[in-house]
Amino acid sequence: MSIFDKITDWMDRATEAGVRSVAHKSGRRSFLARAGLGLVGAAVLPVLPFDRSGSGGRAFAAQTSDEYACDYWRYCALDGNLCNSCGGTLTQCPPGSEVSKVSWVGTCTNPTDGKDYLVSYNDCCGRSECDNSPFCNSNERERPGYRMGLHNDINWCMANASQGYHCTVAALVGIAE
Ligand code: ABN
Repeated sequence: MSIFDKITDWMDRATEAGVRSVAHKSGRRSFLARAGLGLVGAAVLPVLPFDRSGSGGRAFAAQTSDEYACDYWRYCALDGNLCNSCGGTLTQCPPGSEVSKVSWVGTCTNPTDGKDYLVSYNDCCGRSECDNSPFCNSNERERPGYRMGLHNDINWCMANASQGYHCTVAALVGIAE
């Protein structure tokens, strides 16, 4: 075998090894294996437990004197603008907006009597978002989005004729037993 043959033989083997390596890494089976891994990961990720409190593990520190502040006790699961800072009251929508047909019901502890109250958070709809209020985002007893019905980060104007979100009211609907 001449030196020229040896070199071309070596080049052949090196090229074949390279092509096989690329085919192995980017072949159909390799692609399917990676896609399968991705699908399994995507399916498992949403069921992993994670903190939705938004408070870094701290409980909602409720106060009872200032209903214009996000930490007012009734707002323990309120996700939105306070209507009483937007021309309405704690329980009434501002003029020109209408109350949502559906709502999120939270359970908040009143520090004064220590009792748990059911609070209906209705959005007020049909006007552009109120920018005169702090945006409050408390999540007591809320659960992630895949637990439908236990998640509060939703525009409750969805069932109204006019779905523009303006602000949120917090009406007491009962005592939790
Ligand atoms: N419930 C208030 C709201 C409105 C739009 C989007 C998220 C939350």
